[in-house]
Amino acid sequence: MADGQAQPDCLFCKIVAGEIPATVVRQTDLTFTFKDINPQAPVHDLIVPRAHYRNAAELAANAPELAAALLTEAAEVAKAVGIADGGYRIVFNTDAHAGQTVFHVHAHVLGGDFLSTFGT
Ligand code: DGP
Repeated sequence: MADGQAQPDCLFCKIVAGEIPATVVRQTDLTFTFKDINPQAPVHDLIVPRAHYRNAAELAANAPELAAALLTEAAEVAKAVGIADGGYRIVFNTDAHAGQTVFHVHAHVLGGDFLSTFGT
């Protein structure tokens, strides 16, 4: 059972703790949002829970209220950065086949233009 404890070797735990710099977009009691270092769209932000869960599946299984907070925050971020009206994409890459590279659950929020289709 995952308990959300910060992990000493986790990059995103270090960003949340302020130990590694990031361009901060928004913060709440439960979440932390910052610019992706390698943007794939005109707007590309990452929303993480402050608590550490490996991926979306682990988060949903162990802290469903926090999973809901992440989605709620995605809508707030989209409004705050000006992409809510045009539309945007929320992506949770989950483990190897999806290309997850940082194993602290994060929602990619992408927008600011028409986005290419994906999935193949
Ligand atoms: P994923 O493939 O879903 O695990 O996406 C991880 C994302 O994290 C990827 O789009 C690049 C981003 N990223 C990796 N290292 C850093 C970093 O040090 N700072 C920031 N801001 N983003 C990072």
